[in-house]
Amino acid sequence: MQPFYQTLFFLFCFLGINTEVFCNSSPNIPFQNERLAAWIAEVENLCSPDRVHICDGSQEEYDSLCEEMVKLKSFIRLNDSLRPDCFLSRSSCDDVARLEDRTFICSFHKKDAGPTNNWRDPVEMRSHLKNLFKGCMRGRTMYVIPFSMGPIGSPIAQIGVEITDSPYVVCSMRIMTRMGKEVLTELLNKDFVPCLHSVGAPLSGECLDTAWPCNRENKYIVHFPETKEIWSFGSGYGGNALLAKKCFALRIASRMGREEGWLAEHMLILGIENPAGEKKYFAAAFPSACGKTNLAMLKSSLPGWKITLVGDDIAWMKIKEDGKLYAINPEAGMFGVAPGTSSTTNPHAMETIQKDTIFTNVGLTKEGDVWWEGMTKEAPGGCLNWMGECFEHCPNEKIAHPNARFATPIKNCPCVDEAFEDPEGVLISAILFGGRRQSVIPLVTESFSWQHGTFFGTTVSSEATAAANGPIGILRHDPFAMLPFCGYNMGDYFSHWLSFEKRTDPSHLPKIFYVNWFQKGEDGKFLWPGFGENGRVLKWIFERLDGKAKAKKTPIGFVPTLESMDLTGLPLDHDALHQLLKVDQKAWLQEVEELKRYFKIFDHTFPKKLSQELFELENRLHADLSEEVSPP
Ligand code: OXD
Ligand code: MN
Repeated sequence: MQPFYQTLFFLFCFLGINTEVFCNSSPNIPFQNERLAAWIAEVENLCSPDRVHICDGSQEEYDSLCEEMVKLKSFIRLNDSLRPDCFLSRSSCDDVARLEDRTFICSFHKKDAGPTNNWRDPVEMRSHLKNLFKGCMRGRTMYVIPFSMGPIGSPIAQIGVEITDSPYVVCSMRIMTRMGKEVLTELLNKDFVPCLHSVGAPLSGECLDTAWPCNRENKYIVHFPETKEIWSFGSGYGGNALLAKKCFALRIASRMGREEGWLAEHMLILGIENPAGEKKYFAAAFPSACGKTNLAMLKSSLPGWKITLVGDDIAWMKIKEDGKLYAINPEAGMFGVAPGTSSTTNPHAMETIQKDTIFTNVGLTKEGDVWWEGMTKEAPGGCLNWMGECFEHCPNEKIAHPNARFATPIKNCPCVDEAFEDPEGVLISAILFGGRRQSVIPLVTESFSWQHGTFFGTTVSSEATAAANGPIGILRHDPFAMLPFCGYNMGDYFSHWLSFEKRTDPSHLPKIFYVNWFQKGEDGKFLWPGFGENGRVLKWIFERLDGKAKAKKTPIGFVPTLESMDLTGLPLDHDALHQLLKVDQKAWLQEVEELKRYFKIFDHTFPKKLSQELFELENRLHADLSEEVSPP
């Protein structure tokens, strides 16, 4: 590679000159990162695109790709006076969600994928994928997207490069990550995670005229954890195609975190400030469809308490020189579930998605705006459903697909935290786990220690809702909300969590809590109002960390005393509160039996310390040691 061309290329990048022209005229793309140059050439060879476009991440590039997609009918421009710079995209009916059964962890050894992942032999999988990718971009453009996960230059950030044949992916990645030419500069002295994606259609000879190309027969979302590579074929949707998100920032990054001593978690990050202006940061893990985005952007009903958003889905956390745990949100955007989002459930999200947003699979109103179930009481007349059909003709169908999404920039959120772009990250004071449970699990519980809190993480489970596939109400265990996202053996992942107690002075680590907003009364109604009122639980946690709030020591952990929760102005009757904070010994003993049954799948990889936690919990339940205690 000629140094002259390298210099010229970077000069062109910085001057904003179209690198596409330059690259097309030069088959060996002159990148300074030789591995990147070689990889692009290799993929170009394999996929045979007509053109290669190196994305610079500019507004002009984004606008022109959006325009191109409007012409292809892949995008519908929404009414500019109602929703400026917003587009609606409609996917094909068989490409509407993450595909867990088509997601593979191809570690060298099967045991390293563990009992919760689909494993395939990496050599066989690679050769199968190469056949699928061969010539798959013929007639079309291959886009190269350099992106940073985390603020560019952050010591916690990582670089990736996605190659895709989908302009929808390019535009979504521009919202979801920091992408473009600044990242190429980072690549001068950093390595990257190669992420190869093709929608797998149209293949040569097939009709070119598809608004949402994808491959019906073959869908694969594949991770090679040892070599840190991602290959995805056949789907254009969300986590299957925006490879920075679940594939890189969770599956590959969790594995990196284990090797390098940090944590990549399926967690939101929020700032919480009390009326005196004191601030802390919490991270929280909930399974999909448990209101993570809503909590991350909560408008608290308590006067003077303010919640700010750092991240709504993923946290990367590292111990710094001071021995404390700091987190960044590796993403720059939110890919939130639209149905159920409204000015009541999430007013800040509604404001954020007012502009610069890509909507997928929502309804389209006569006025050229979007609509989904839960946005308002009634669907507006003349609304088209997510497939573009007139709603009046199929009134029993949903207007929006239950997994309809918005991709929107976090910087547009009215409650974005001042440290969102801070490369150093934010100091995490508390970690919350939670799930959707109708009974048994109290509103909030504080763990006794990091080890006990790690045990909390292993017990996360949630009852399935209509928004997810599978029977409603069935309990799904989802340890740390990472079941579909842990890139290695989950038993080893539990041990990795436990290891943090040894990596630093345990008193420096965040306190761990478990929350459940979803308990129901005998009448089937939720006992706790949720949404903005969840701020009251966050307040209790905040004050617990300051040693101010009272708690009762129970066999399962510390639970608020009835008086310690701030219920000012909340019409919640005493029985409901009692029920919300109750530890039902009999139900908990059944829970223990269920956990014993579930943990068996991890076999000898389940850490002894956590078996001990379960054993001690059972003993405490039998002894029922509940007693009133003052703050620690
Ligand atoms: C998501 C999920 O899409 O967790 O964020 O399923
Ligand atoms: Mn998620």
